[in-house]
Order: sequence, then structure tokens, then C-alpha cells
Amino acid sequence: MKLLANVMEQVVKRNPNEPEFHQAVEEVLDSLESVAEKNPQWVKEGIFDRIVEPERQIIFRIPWVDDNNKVHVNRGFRVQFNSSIGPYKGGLRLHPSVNVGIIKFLGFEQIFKNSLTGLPLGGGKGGSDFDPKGKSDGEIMRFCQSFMTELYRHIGPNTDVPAGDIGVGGREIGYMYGMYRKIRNEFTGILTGKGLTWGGSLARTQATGYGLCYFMDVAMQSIKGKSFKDATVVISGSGNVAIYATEKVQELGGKVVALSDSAGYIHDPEGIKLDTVKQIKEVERKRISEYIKHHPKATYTEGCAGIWSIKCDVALPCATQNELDENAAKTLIANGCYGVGEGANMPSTPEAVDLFIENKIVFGPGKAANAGGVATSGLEMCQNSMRYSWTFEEVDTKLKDIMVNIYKNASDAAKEYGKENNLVAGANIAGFLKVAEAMSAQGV
Ligand code: NDP
Ligand code: 2IT
Repeated sequence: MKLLANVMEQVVKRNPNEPEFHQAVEEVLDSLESVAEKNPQWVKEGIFDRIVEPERQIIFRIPWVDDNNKVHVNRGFRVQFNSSIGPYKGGLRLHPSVNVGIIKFLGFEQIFKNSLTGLPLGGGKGGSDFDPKGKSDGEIMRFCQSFMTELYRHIGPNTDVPAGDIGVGGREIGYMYGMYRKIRNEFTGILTGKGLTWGGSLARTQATGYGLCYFMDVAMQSIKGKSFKDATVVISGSGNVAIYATEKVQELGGKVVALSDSAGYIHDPEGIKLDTVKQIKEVERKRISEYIKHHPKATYTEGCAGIWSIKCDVALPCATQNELDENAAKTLIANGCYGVGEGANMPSTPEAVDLFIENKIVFGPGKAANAGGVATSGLEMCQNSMRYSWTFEEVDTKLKDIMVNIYKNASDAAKEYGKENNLVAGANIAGFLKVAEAMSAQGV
């Protein structure tokens, strides 16, 4: 009988119809069995029962008016999961698939990710089922303003500091920040990912993608003596994380041959031309299929799952949860892929993760490999508190150090608990230990 089986049972019972949340909790609890055995006082203190229950969940109405004066109502969420080591911190996702279970899975993962960064950051996540696709700037602005007219009362520089995630980038953070400032008459660091002239940090835009490559570089070197140099790399997604992962892979001497969006993927065997992708996605906000108009030798295929059938050395899923399943994992392994780094949150299904670990693929789980974004958000908060800003190189150097440390801590924890090179177990355990100690010290 597993020590933590009753915790999982309670999670399923108390949170029905939330499969992503169950999935995220199950993976962490599996990794923590041996920690529970070693630390019976934490079982007695209910640390495991408490950590799976958010401290607070806020659900609210977001009414807004479109360009034709039609009224729409969306649903907003902020799940404040754990603040035992710092203010709640985590992104805001705008996507039609958003529901409370998705936000809870993301908020739960964020607790351990933020702990791994070594910075004093608690875990939270939020968002809305609003679909930004096809909306005008005015519609996006009115939505963001309405969102903030409720969210503002729940956040603060020492309480909860949201940021971007899917569908939320610099434009949305700007509109939200402006509304907060109007309501509160206050210029404080209540969001990260801000513009560079109003409190943003250099390198935050690049941080998640760059950090993913720093993490995978040290992991692949240490475990297999491999690097990105001359590696063929497949990256899913073509948003913030995918674009800056591509940029760093190219800088490190690798060749990215594919990118995708929710409609399909492009394959450019000569190597993706990133300037074209940035123009299409960041400036024109169009679909990735546009790429082949500029580069006719590249191909476009509808549907996203097929991207994993392209032969590669390293795969970096950077789009969304459960985008890489068992079949995709089998194909990648059969094609000789030796490294998989999760830029997205929980992109690999549990079956895919098991296959990667069994086959000794260097597997960087999201909460470790994509922690560079939130780590740099932590550095943005630090600069806001000091009313100062560091240079790009200063932030980038700190980011690199943080990613190398995350690898070392996850790798050491894995070894200590008898799971050498299993970075899933290592990241879950290392992230948990710090939070558990804080929760224990602070009493029930
Ligand atoms: P963006 O909105 O910039 O880009 C998202 C990309 O993923 C787009 O190409 C989008 O395609 C694709 N995508 C989104 N949803 C789906 C879906 N349901 N099926 C297939 N493709 C999809 O988001 P980010 O790049 O910021 O985020 C990507 C991932 O990285 C997410 O999992 C996020 O949680 C994670 N992450 C982000 C961090 C950050 O700092 N931004 C930090 C750590 C993790 P389309 O345009 O067609 O929707
Ligand atoms: O999933 C994530 O870590 C993010 N979306 C970034 C969160 C943040 O606060 O920068």
C-alpha cells in the first residue's frame, strides 16, 4: 500500500472532472513516496494533504464589448496555490480550453517549479476561457481591462504577481498593467513581463526558451556527453517559448527543422529561418502555414501530432499539455532521438514520460526545464524592488546560473533517492523539499 494513496484518492474525489489536475498531482505524489517514507513527520503534519489543496481559488465574471457593440461574458480564474516560500507567482493563460482544472494543474506545477528556481516565489496561476484569436487590438484591450477590474483586488507586489502564458504576451500585460495603475493609483511591480520602459526586465521575453536550452545543454552534456552542436532539433509551437528556444538552439550550433501551431506544422530541412517566423508570429500575428509562402522548399502539413515523426536528435515540445503521446514517444525513440526538453507545461503524457525514462532519453521535465521564464520574472521583481535595472548580459548570466543549479539540484536529489538521472523524480523531490520544510516550520 502506497503511503500517499489516500491523498490521491481525496484529490480525485474532491476535484471531479479535472483530469489534467489529477495527472499533475499523480506524477508528483509518485515521486514523493520515498520522501514520505523518510519523513514520517510530514505525513503526520498533513503536508501532503495540504499541498494538493489550493490556499484560495477565485472565479469571476469578465464582461466585455466587441467591435460590433455585442456584449460577451467570459470566465476568469486565479488559483493561489501555495505562498509558504513567497508571494504567489505564475502566469495568466487566455485560451478557450481554460477551465478550473487546467488552471489548478498549472498552479500546482508552479509551486515546485518556483521552488526549484531558488528564488522566494510561491505558486499560482490564472487566466480565462477568452479566445484571443481573430480579436482586434481594441477587443483585446477591453477584455484585459475588464479582467483587471476584478483581478486587481487579489494581487499585489507582496501578495500575488501574475505574468504571461499562452495568449498573454507584452501587449496583454500592458493593457492589464494600465488598468491596475488607474484603479490603484500606484506604480508597483504587480505583473512581470512588462515593457522595458515601464519596469520590465531585459531578457524576460527570451528567458523561457533560452533557459530551456541552457538546461538541456548541461543535462545532455552531463548524462550523455552530447550538446546542441550539429544536432537536428524539432520544436513544437511557434509562440514565445518556441521562438526563443529556436534562437538559442541556433546560437548553440543546432539546426531547428520544424515548428508548429494548433493547425499544423512546417518542416524546413535546411533549417528554420527565424526572422520569417518572428515577422509572421510576433508582428503580423498570422498562422505558421504562411512560412511556406516565403520559403517554398519548406512543407506545411495539417494537424500537429505528425511533427514528432520528423527524425531528430532533440525534441523540444513548446506548445501545450499532452501534445506528445506514447506513439509520438515511440517514434522519436525509434528515430534515435536522445534528448527531450519540455518547454511547455506537461506536454508529454505519462505514458510518453515512462518510455523516455525506460529508454534512458535525457528527459527535462517542464517544471525544471522551463523554469527560466518564472526565474527571470523573479529577477524582474527584484529589479522593481530596487528601482533599478540590470543589463541583458547580467540577467542572462543569472538565468544561466539558475538553470545549471536547477539541473544540479534535480540530479543530486534523483541520485540521493536512488533514481539516478531520473530528472522527473529529482525535480519533484528537490522542488518539494524546500516547500515542505517551510510549511512544516510555519505550522498547520
Ligand atoms: P504562446 O501563446 O506564445 O504560444 C503558444 C503556442 O502553442 C502557439 O504556437 C499555439 O498555437 C500553440 N498551442 C497553444 N495551444 C495549443 C493547443 N491546444 N494545441 C496545439 N497547439 C497549441 O504561449 P507560450 O509560448 O508562452 O507558451 C507555450 C507553452 O509554454 C505553454 O505550455 C506554457 O504554459 C509554457 N510556458 C510558458 C512560459 C512563458 O514564459 N511564456 C514559461 C513556462 C512555460 P496557436 O497559435 O495555433 O494557438
Ligand atoms: O508557466 C510558467 O512558468 C509561466 N507561464 C511563467 C510564469 C511567470 O510568472 O513568469
